[in-house]
Amino acid sequence: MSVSDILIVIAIAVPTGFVLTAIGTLLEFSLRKKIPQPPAGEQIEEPSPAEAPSEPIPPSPAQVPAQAEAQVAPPPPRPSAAAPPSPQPAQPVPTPLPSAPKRMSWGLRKTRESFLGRIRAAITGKAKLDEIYEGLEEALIAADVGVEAGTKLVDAVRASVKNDSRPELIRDTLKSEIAAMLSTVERPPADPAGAPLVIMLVGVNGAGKTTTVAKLAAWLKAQRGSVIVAAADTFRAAAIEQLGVWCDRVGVDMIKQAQGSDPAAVAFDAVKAAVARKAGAVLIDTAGRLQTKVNLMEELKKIARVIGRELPGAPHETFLVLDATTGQNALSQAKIFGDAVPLTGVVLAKLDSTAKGGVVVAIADRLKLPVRFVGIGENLEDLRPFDATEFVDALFSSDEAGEARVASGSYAA
Ligand SMILES: Nc1nc2c(ncn2[C@@H]2O[C@H](COP(=O)(O)OP(=O)(O)OP(=O)(O)O)[C@@H](O)[C@H]2O)c(=O)[nH]1
Ligand SMILES: [Mg+2]
Repeated sequence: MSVSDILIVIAIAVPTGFVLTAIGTLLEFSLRKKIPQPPAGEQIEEPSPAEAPSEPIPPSPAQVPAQAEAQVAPPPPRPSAAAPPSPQPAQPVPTPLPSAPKRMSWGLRKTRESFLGRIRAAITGKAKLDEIYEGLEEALIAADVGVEAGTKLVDAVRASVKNDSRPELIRDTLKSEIAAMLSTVERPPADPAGAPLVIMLVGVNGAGKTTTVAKLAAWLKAQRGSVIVAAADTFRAAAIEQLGVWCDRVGVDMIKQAQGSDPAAVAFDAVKAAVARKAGAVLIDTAGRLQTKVNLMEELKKIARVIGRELPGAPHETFLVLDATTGQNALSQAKIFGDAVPLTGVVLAKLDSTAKGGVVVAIADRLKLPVRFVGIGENLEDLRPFDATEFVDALFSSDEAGEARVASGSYAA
């Protein structure tokens, strides 16, 4: 290649290079405009795992006041084999706790609304005494007080007020007659000196036994120190896990064995451990059973027998847990369970869910069994030791507006 050829090639290549470079720059510039750029000074970062959207994180115990935690303890999981309960407590909602009598009043609101409405209707605006007492009896029966107890109460009120038809007098007399009926069966709770208090809970399926065990564990922990819970429902799938979740939440120890094992052996282990560790109380959760199943009733007898051998006198209490919504059927349950094991009291669960809370009166009258506790919700603190006066006050409490009217004479009889 001659020098002139080289010069020709250079003359062509240099301008072509310039032109291509210029085209490349223009292309790059136009493309850049299409890609959103971060504003000056701002950096784009990958979201860190902590910032990435995720399940809401429950507040740490330090963030949640202890009371708020107890207050909103979520309803117990009723786990199925497919979906075991999450041990994660639900988000607490920090609403203030009503005082104890107010909680009872709140728990009784359905019964009270229906009961007081009927009582008011019965005792006001009637010309004849017979009509008043008929209406009163109907109101009592509608509240599930039962025919027998209802008749007794009405007779007692009549005998007391005679021919006086003043509504406020009739109502106040009824109130004190109900309180008297309830308090005749009250008795002091068992308190074994120097030994753990052993309480067995029995009842039909779904009555509220396990929830009551949890609530009682929290209550007894405050009263007697350490509590040991026996997972003696070895029958229902996931019953042990359900109880375990509750025990973790309350902060009490649970004694368990594998599902299907002998419930008496579990109860025995729990009592033995409680004696060795000088625990304050033992609570025995048992499997729900139909009162018609003889072998299951035999199983209850065996539990009582076996723990009685380990700790004479145990179980010191056997509570029949009744679902308040079952009404008068509660009485037949009490009869059959009572034939299997000596019952010392009743826990009336789900009183908040029924307008038939008058069954408390029927239990006292017919079974001569004291109601020891009432369940008024699904949370840990929704258990009230039963007190006849508090109960009757709560039952009649929303009548304050009515009382004012009675006082002003607008309840013309
Ligand atoms: N509203 C309300 N619900 C309650 C109360 N006590 C228990 N429950 C609910 O009743 C249902 C049954 O409660 P459990 O404690 O599992 O009943 P259980 O007797 O142990 O049932 P089994 O072990 O199957 O026999 C659950 O959904 C509880 O949340 C109460 O006082 N009020
Ligand atoms: Mg249970």
